[in-house]
Amino acid sequence: MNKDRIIARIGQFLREEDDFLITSHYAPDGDNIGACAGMYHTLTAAGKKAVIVNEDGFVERFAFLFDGENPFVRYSDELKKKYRNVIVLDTATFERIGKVRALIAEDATVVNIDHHPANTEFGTVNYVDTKAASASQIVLEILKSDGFQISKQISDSLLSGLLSDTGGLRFANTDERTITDVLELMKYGSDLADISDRIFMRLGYDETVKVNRIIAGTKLFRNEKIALAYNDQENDPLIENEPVLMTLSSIEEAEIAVFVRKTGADKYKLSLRSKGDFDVNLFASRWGGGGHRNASGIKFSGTYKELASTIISDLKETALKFYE
Ligand SMILES: [Mn+2]
Repeated sequence: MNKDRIIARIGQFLREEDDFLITSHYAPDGDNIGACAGMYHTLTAAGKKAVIVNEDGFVERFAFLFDGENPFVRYSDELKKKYRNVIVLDTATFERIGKVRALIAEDATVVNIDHHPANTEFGTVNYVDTKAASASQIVLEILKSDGFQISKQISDSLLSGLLSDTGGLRFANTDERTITDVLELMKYGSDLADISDRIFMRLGYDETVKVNRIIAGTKLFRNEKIALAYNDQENDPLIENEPVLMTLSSIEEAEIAVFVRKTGADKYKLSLRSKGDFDVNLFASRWGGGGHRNASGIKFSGTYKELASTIISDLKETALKFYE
């Protein structure tokens, strides 16, 4: 199917069906939440029933995207209903929606809308545009092309997603299309400065102190151009990883930022960010992870010593070769 036909097919699905499950990858980020919220507001404005379910909890800073009750549901085994109309946003593989898979009926229509280069086209209908900086912009394209009304609530949601995935229009994926889309979203009433402020400038005092303590423990591997920070999420959880990653990424001497979190007994999660051409998606895929060229993640089971002697050691060797 060509692009126009896929978009038309998605429009037909949104208009003709009802009772939708909207979901995205676990460990939700701003693009994930923004794209889900934009889709949710579109469907409910059209009088449809819809829920957003994620394996993990909501990120509170995005609560302003919903007035009153937050429709975002964290997955639990108590949820028994199976959905036949499913929209998966901003997610490279079916596995990355995690436990939410249990809520999808066998004969469901799954619409997969994404921008990850490693997307496996797992849906019944797939619209994957790897050139888009955010999934939220693809949702914007679909809604516009299919003639849906874009309310301020929808545009605020999509602009939040766009700003999150571009680091506030600062990452390398910021291109003409992102700027054009920002202008377009402002025409629907979104306030760029206000949304940037809500997303990037509002970290509570306790969290700020914690972020700075973690940053103070950063190790810099000068020759490898890697900055590495660590947190024990089990005993001293951070609400979000992004503020740490932002600061790590701003270290001039580092081209690669790595944030390692201990998330359980012998369980670790790594988030990687890079500047320029070092492809952290390619690196993460060697270790069962994935993402984008400049932002990716890996999960690891084992001791810290094992993590250091495998993934971290591989990263150092790879970076040393890359930058020599
Ligand atoms: Mn995204």
